[in-house]
Amino acid sequence: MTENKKRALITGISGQDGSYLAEYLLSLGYEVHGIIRRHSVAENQTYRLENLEDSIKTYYGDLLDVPSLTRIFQEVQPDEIYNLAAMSHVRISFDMPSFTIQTNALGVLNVLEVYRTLAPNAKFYQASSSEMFGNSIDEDGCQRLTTPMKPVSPYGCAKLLGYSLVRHYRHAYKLHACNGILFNHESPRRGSNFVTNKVVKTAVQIKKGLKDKLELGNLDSYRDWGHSKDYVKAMHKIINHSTADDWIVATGVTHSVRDLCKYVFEKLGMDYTDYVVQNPQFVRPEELKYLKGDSVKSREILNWKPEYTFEMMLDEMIDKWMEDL
Ligand code: NAP
Ligand code: F7E
Repeated sequence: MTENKKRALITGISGQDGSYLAEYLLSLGYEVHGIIRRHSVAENQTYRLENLEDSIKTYYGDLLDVPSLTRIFQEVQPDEIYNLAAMSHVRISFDMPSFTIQTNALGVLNVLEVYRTLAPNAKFYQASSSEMFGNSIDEDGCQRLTTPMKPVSPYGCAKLLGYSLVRHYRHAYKLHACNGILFNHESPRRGSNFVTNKVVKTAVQIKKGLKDKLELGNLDSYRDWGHSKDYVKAMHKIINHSTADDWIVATGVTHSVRDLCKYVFEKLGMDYTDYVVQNPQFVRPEELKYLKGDSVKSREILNWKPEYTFEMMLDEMIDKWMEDL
């Protein structure tokens, strides 16, 4: 690692976004450092980072372990901090509410405190989420920065506290701390228990005769789905904008889970109604029904726009599973 390069520290580097962000920052000439957790299966820590092993430096740590954060910040002395680590599954947040609140809210506080005391000249990005809006929708059918935030899951509640803390630290301590409110984004690296990857993987398994049905929860919720590769570019633009601020990142196009199933099964030459069944196990105690983001501020000021369409993203995921299975 050289001394002149900008140093980025990514929490959650082993996740979907962390791995794409690491690749993107390396392509821009950054020195990339990341925090990983200890797993009993060592491969779980780095399977999305396989091609990057020699280009990045990783450290064992956890958002809930302040001594580890302190040690890592002292060693890395980051210029840019991307806080992507989180318990990111909304459905599972109902099963593990306490862990979710600790990691996604208290964990943000821990990172902010270490940032404030050890690297106050660095820039900070927080992975905030459209889940914070809950079921609030403006009259034109969109969510934007002024839309009331009324989360409907432990995940959303925790993210809202994290978001508020970042705004508070920005104002109180004059830190360059930003929030990206990102709407759903997917990729072939998405965890296979999120709905896009679950639908694509199972449809390919059905196509190949390995499964005979797909069990889902609510088919009538709508999401604004983009591609993770496009969204990590927005993170970099957000943190490097001249003033620290809050930003929406979204495609502005919404589809239902049913639309998703229809597209994927048709692409594989099948009719989803022959295979999809509802299982109450996957229905949430409270559902966020409709998301469509207004990202006009990011498009006009940051000059960001997505390159992938919904269909291009799903095609890439289908190709991946057709090859892997
Ligand atoms: P992801 O694939 O689930 O990655 C989350 C990462 O956080 C993993 O590397 C995970 O490590 C790590 N992590 C979890 N708990 C931790 C802890 N206590 N300490 C340290 N690391 C921890 O999620 P993603 O899709 O990349 O999302 C990245 C961030 O954006 C998350 O904060 C998510 O909530 C937020 N977000 C995502 C979306 C989306 O649609 N993808 C939209 C809005 C916001 P392990 O692998 O060891 O668990
Ligand atoms: O669900 C419905 C489910 O789990 C999408 C995270 O990245 O985006 C993500 O959260 C929709 C919901 O994502 C199944 O009820 C139906 O309406 O893929 P998902 P999510 O909950 O929107 C936000 C922005 C984040 O910040 C989060 O980190 O699909 N759905 N049947 C199902 N969902 C799942 N997972 N599994 C089903 O069987």
